[in-house]
Amino acid sequence: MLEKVLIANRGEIALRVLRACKELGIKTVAVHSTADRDLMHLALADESVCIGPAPATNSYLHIPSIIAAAEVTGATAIHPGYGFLAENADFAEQVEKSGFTFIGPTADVIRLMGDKVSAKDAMKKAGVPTVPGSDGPLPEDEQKALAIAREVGYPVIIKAAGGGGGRGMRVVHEERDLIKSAKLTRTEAGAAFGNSMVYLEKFLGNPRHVEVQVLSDGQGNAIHLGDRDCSLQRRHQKVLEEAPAPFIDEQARAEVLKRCVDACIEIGYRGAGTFEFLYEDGRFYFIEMNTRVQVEHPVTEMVTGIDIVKEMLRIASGQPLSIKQEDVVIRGHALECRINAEDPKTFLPSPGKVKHFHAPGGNGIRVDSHLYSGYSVPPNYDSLIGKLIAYGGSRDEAMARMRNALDEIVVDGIKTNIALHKDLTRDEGFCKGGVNIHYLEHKLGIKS
Ligand code: MV4
Repeated sequence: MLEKVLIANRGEIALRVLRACKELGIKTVAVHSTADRDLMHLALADESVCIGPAPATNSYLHIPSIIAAAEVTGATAIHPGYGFLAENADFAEQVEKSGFTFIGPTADVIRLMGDKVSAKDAMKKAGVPTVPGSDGPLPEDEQKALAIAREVGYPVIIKAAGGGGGRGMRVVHEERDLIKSAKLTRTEAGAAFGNSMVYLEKFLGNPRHVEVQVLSDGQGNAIHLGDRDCSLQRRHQKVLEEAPAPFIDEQARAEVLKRCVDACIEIGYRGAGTFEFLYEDGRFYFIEMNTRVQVEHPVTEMVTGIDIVKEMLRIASGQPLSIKQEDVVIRGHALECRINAEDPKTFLPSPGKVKHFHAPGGNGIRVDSHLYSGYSVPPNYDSLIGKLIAYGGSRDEAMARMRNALDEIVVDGIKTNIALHKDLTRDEGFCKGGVNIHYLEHKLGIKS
């Protein structure tokens, strides 16, 4: 097993990784910025190191500081969590070149998936269903681009190869707008990502966001842990997720899950990964792959009984996958509410001191949070302060337990989105299940 893991992250995920390490008897090193001296996991880690000032660029994103912290503490491996450097191929490469184990895929695979054109190409070749489109970069040649769009059929969407997660995209409804939209997207992509390459896809009007969780050991063994529905989002920020995705065609589901597993073996994937799909009219269309642990991984853990973070640590230590696909059984249903420190009207971050925190409880309730009474949420980072996860034998039971948990939880002193979750878990459309990616924004009265 790994000997000593440096946790290159903060907040709830740093605590989540720390707990997994402790369960496995792995020593831990916590790193933190000057704004994060009071993080809960620092007190629980074997050692902690300050890696820089509050701005993430000078701390959690500063590669030399993190590698130096690993060197001085004698860490043998680095877990990146999510966000920050988790999908930075150069970081993974430098970690490995410095003699540490990067807990995740190889730098080559991170790079392959970071470029959305090469990711889609690799997945298509591996047999994963993709959105019809330009099959590679959109040609600069205007006539060629127009011909591709006409063949695909309007509306189309132009996306930046260096984008992802909703950044650098533009929908085109008619042929007369294609060229100027392509140019604009290229210019913006060049400025934002240093890569002006774009590609084109058929624009799907009312899809759901359904993703597939995989574990793969990089030694020829891969399994899936079923799917999640993450359609409830606002401005590309997920708000509430669930597993399994409700009302999915069982034949299409079985097929796509198998294709994801085969693709992991084909590309030599190592670690935990997520295949993101759009799901519309009973069909799956691959859009992106995430090469990290995801915020919403707990809903999958609840319905499978598998600890994804512990599996990441085992895989990184070189052990072959011990779980066989036949042993993975999806049982019951789980929901996750992301609790953010934000203004309920403006959605702007609302940091400050938590006067009182009371965690909910009861059957099937899990709280993944670094919050405690007296903790001050710093203004420098993401506003996620915790995740409320409810498991039940059925979706209705999970929903009822979540409503109770939301009634019980107390976060005093700062503004949060708890009221939004109380509303959502009583929303008729959401309670029925299977709503699309536009549902929440429509409900909130946001024009798109
Ligand atoms: C799309 C799409 C419709 N058609 N691609 C946004 C995030 C990025 N991962 C991909 N995204 C989309 N790609 C085609 N061909 C609509 C979206 C999209 C979306 C996707 C998932 C979750 C929320 C979304 C919100 C708006 C648009």
